[in-house]
Amino acid sequence: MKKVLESFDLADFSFVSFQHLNIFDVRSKARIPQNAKTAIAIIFPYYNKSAFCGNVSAYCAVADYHIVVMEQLKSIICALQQKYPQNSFVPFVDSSPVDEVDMAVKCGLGVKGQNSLLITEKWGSFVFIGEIITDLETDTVLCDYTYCMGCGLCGKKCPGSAIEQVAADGGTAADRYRINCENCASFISQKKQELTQQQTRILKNAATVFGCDICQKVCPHNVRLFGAAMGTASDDVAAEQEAEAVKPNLFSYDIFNTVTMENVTGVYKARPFGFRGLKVLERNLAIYNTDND
Ligand code: B12
Ligand code: SF4
Ligand code: SF4
Repeated sequence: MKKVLESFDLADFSFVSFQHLNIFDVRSKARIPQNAKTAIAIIFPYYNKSAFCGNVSAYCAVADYHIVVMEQLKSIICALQQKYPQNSFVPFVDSSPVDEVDMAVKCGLGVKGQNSLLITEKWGSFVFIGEIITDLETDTVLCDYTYCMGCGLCGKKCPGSAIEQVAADGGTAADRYRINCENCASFISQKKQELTQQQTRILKNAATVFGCDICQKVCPHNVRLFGAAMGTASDDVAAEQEAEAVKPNLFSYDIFNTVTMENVTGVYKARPFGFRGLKVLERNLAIYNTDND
């Protein structure tokens, strides 16, 4: 299997035994192949300077990862299926029954941040995660859980104080922080129901029309790779280092970083923020455009 994966220009991948995954009880669970043995975890870097220069978060400014990653996973599966015609291979990304950050940490692709995200050595946290679940057995790894440097900046700078400590430091709990979704601007920006006053304030303070990158932008693991300004001209990171850090990247084209009342109707369906519908975007835009008083 490894050879087939290596024939694709993937940033990084690893194999973990299916039995070690955290599986959510969601509808997509029914797609897991019978007798699943292995998860092939793959990361897809998406850092792109111009993705940070608008009013949506970087993952929204690049092409829809649900589509791009799924296409790549399907091409890999085509190649695997030719070599292993008797086996089943099922792709997942995001709307997956697998706790993807947990999976990626367990198979050594990076560390887990207090912001709950996967942080990789070369691409920071600006990576999407996808996986192929198969009934084929192969050599797998199971790494000890490893964590970020724990500076606490993500929690301090979060506009909704959404990064909550749920267990004391040094304990044996696998995870000590969790995201309180109701106070997270990323979640709020997707919410279809009416926002509370506090949620409106959090979204306004996050200064975004969709998604939120604050807990990633302040993270020293990302600053080390991309510079403190992350995407603006004042970045002092050597261009060469940055170019290296963002390769290979399926998301270096089709950047759409600024949503306005005028352009929103034409584009929203084809972007990662389209799935919540136009009304949500218009509401968020209205909040974004409100004058501070
Ligand atoms: C639901 C979801 C969200 C929700 C909730 C996020 C969350 N962290 O809870 C919302 C909408 C807020 C969200 C936002 C974002 N998301 Co999201 N999201 C997901 C999704 C679909 C599931 C995540 C999930 O529920 N994990 C399980 C929870 C339970 O994990 P956890 O919070 O770490 O909880 C652990 C601990 O806190 C602990 N714990 C919890 N409670 C308690 C209580 C006690 C007492 C103790 C001891 C422990 C404990 O145990 C838990 C299990 O290990 C995944 C895709 C997937 N299938 O995994 C993408 C995913 C995590 N999201 C992703 C992205 C890109 C984002 C955003 C960056 C997008 C943006 N720019 O706006 C933001 C980041 C916000 C943030 N800081 O997390 C990427 C992350 C890639 C990466 N590098 O890690 C993923 C993997 C999608 C993908 N395929 O690439 N997301
Ligand atoms: S995405 Fe924004 S609001 Fe959500 S935890 Fe991170 S900084 Fe806080
Ligand atoms: S900002 Fe600090 S605490 Fe938060 S994820 Fe990054 S290193 Fe960890």
